Amino acid sequence: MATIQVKGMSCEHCVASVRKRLLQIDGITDVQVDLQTNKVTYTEVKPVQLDTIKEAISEIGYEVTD
Ligand SMILES: [Cu+2]
Repeated sequence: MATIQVKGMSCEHCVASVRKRLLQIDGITDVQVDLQTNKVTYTEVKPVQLDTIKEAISEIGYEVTD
């Protein structure tokens, strides 16, 4: 399981968008988003580059901060 911080989420719609977008990436499952802490956790069933994730998140208007 991996954890990233995502900046810019403000409501359940943001949470749903981030979840949906991450689940579109081949290899990512079990995406959990905690709106209070901005923490996003996911499971990689095969290796996924962090850059791929960062790009996907910024594509939809949010930012991975670490
Ligand atoms: Cu929102």
